[in-house]
Order: sequence, then C-alpha cells, then structure tokens
Amino acid sequence: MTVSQTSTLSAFAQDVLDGLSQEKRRLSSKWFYDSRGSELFKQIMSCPEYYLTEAEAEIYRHSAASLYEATEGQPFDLIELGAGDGTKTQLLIERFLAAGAQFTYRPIDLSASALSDLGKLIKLRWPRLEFNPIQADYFEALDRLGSSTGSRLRVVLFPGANIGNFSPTEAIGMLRNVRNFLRPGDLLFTGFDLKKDPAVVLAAYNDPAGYTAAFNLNLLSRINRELGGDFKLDCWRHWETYDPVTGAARSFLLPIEPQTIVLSEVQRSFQFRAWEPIQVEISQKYTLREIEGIADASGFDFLRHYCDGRAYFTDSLWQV
Ligand code: AVJ
Repeated sequence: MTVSQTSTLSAFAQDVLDGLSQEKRRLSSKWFYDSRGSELFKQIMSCPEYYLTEAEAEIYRHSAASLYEATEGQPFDLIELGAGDGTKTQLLIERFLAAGAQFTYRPIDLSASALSDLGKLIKLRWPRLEFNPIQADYFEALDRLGSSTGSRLRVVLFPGANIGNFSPTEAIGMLRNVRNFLRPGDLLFTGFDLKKDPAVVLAAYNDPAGYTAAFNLNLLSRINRELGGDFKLDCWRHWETYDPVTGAARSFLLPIEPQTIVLSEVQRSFQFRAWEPIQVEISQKYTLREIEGIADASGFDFLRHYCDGRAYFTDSLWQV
C-alpha cells in the first residue's frame, strides 16, 4: 500500500487496523452502531436480562421534578450526549413541560437519521417545543455550543451508561473535557451502571436469545462489508467476563480454530491462533463512592445520586 492510500483510510479502517495489530487485539465498541447494530441494540434493550434501560427509565420518571428544581426555574438548553431513540428523555421532557419549564431540546448525535427520526417524534408530540439537534461528535458539538452567544443555563444529559464504554481513567478525561465546555451553574446528569451481583451483570451481557452475541458479531460483519474482510462468523464465539473488583465487564470475540483474516479493501491480513481473543467492549460498573470521586477528579461539584429501587443504576447530578 502506498503512503497516500494510507492517509486516506477512513477512521473506521484506521481504527480496525490499529486495534487488530496490537498484541492484545481490540476493536472499539463505538463502531457497533451501524443500522443492523442499532437494531440489535434495541433488541438487547428489550431483553429482561438487560436491566439497565428500565432502571434508568424508572430514575428519569422519579427524578424529573428534582432535576427541574436544580435549574431554579431558569430557562435552559437540554443537551443530550447521544440521542439514541430518545424514549427515556421523553419521560423527562413531558415532566419538565408539565412543570412549566422553559427549555430547548438539543440532542447531539453522529447519526443524521437517528436525529431526524427523533425530530419527527418530538414534533408530533410537542409541536411547540424548540428542537435544535446537532449532528456531530460530542466534542465538536459542545465546541459549537460553546461558541454560540447564548448564555442560557445548560442541563447536559449523558444517559444510558454510555460512560461505561470508557475505562475509569478515560472517563475522567472525557468528563473533564465536557466540564471545559460548560459554565458555572451548568448541570450534568450522567447514567452509571453500579457494581452488583456478578451473576446479574453477566446475564445482562449473555442473553439466552443471543442478541448480545449477534450485536458483537455484527462488528465482524461490518468489517467484512466495509473493509472487504472475510471473517467467517460461525467460527467466532462471544465471551463475557466480569471482574467484581475493578467493575469491568468485558466482551470478547474468539475464533474456535486458527484463522487468517484478509481485509481486501485495505490490503492487510491478520493471523489468529485458536481462541485468541479480540476485546470488543468494556462496560464499566462503579460504586456510588467511586462516582463521587470521578465527579471531583473531573472538576464538578457532586450534588446527588438518583438510584432505581434495586440500586442497580444511578443517574448522578453534578454542577460546575
Ligand atoms: C450502550 C454502552 C450502555 O455497555 O451496556 C449492551 C452497550 N453492549 N449490550 C452497555 C451494550 C452489549 C451498552 N451501552
């Protein structure tokens, strides 16, 4: 491959090549969400074992009034990092509107189609709510927001335990970055999955219907499709681990026999021995105390936790 070809590789191609070249192979979970991956993630969210979604929905129902109180009645921009399907956020929006809150809804997402679907939904349900999406990655979007002249209070939602896809150290870096785009008084409401019975955690990432396995394997299909790969999906197995000390749940894909994988679009090949793992995701779990430490380390004042009834999950409210 020539140097000029190298420099025009897509971010996806570059990331896959880097990850598969490492001694401990890894692929980033941020590439899971193509259209098939997003479908599979919806299936996961509807599995009874995947407790996270319902736990956070319960929290959103119960915390809305208190979250609104924290704005002290000032008009605000409701900024959401990662629009998703917006179901949970609608629980907040309807309660905010009922309480007479004045706010605009500004979801941030990389996916234009996710934002436009969400926009249709919002316009149908609340035609007068100002819907002002930003199609960009988190930091570019926050940057754009930062340079806009408006001085309204910001309430930033970071739902879904998406922060769990970062290691604790990376999470602090990410949240510090968010902090730098905010102003005194701004609020951050972040979903964290909590340390709990390891059997409950493992079951959430090992659903018997096999959606999680299919979700992870879809990353190999995506490489096949977009980078001309020849992964044989039936030769790969999903494997989940959970370390109750560190709180890291990790997803791996392992080949049942030796494999040589050719990525024809980027003219590279990779050898795998039998059962050589590729780490594809980390889903980090925390204690409430650890989360308070992260608030401090990333420059926020911790205000309070909102937990679900089983104490499986928290949305933690912080202020600049
Ligand atoms: C969307 C990152 C919160 O880690 O629990 C679900 C993604 N992966 N099942 C998680 C996921 C496998 C999920 N997050």
